[in-house]
Amino acid sequence: MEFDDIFLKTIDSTQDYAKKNVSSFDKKKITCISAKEQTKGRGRFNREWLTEKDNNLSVTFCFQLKSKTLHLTSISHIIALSFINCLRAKNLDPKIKWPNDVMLDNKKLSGVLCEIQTKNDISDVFLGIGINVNNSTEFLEKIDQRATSLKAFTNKTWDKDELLEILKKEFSKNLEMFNAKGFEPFHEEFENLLLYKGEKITFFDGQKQYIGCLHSISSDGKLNLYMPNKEMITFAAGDIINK
Ligand code: BT5
Repeated sequence: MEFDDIFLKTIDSTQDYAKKNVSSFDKKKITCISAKEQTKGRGRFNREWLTEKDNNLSVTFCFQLKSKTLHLTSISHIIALSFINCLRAKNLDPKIKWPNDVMLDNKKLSGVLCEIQTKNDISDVFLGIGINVNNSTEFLEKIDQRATSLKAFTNKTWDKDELLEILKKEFSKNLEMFNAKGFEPFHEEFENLLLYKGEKITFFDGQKQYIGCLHSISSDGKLNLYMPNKEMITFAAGDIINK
């Protein structure tokens, strides 16, 4: 699919901008909204996503898919995987903390927020990704979990525009495959990148904590937790909280 680009200077959230303006977007394209400064970035479950003017990539990809697209909600894994492939091409070795955190050295580099609005047989997908690119360690220390930036990790300044261009290319290629076959073609690669696989984790599903072994990812992208009573529980959303 082709892209329409919208570059914003300052916005509350690229996600909210996309939702407000979706009716004016070309339905046959991916609209790529990026902002130099985001004043009210959002994470999942209404958590805060912190950014610094000019140093972050804050992007929302907005596009339509058929609502019966196979494994639709696992589209969030596809943007994380696409970003990881961009970094691997730059000789970095990131990992995924399920569901979509891209991690370097066990620190959070990037997060994904996926919101889907379905009307009849069409879904509008708002796929947001936030990446710490040239952030300083002082900024990263303000975050309430271990976080890093590409600059902090590699000791060099990155070209944000170039990074966005390669991310767009990689994502559009993967989206085509996802559209045709769902999550299945990405399953093995995704599982191999998983942090804590085979390890004991504490998992919070929004209501309750579970302690078990991170067993695997199901073929549609969900997390399988193997419990001490030998039961397998499958989760579509939630957080690994003890790492
Ligand atoms: C996420 O949520 O990680 C999704 C972040 C998505 C941000 C993008 S930016 C473009 C688009 N527009 C938006 O408004 N949002 C999207 P979650 O998994 O809920 O993680 C949120 C948690 O990550 C926070 O509670 C902090 O602990 C941590 N955090 C906040 N800012 C961070 C940062 N810059 N780097 C690393 N961790 C951060």
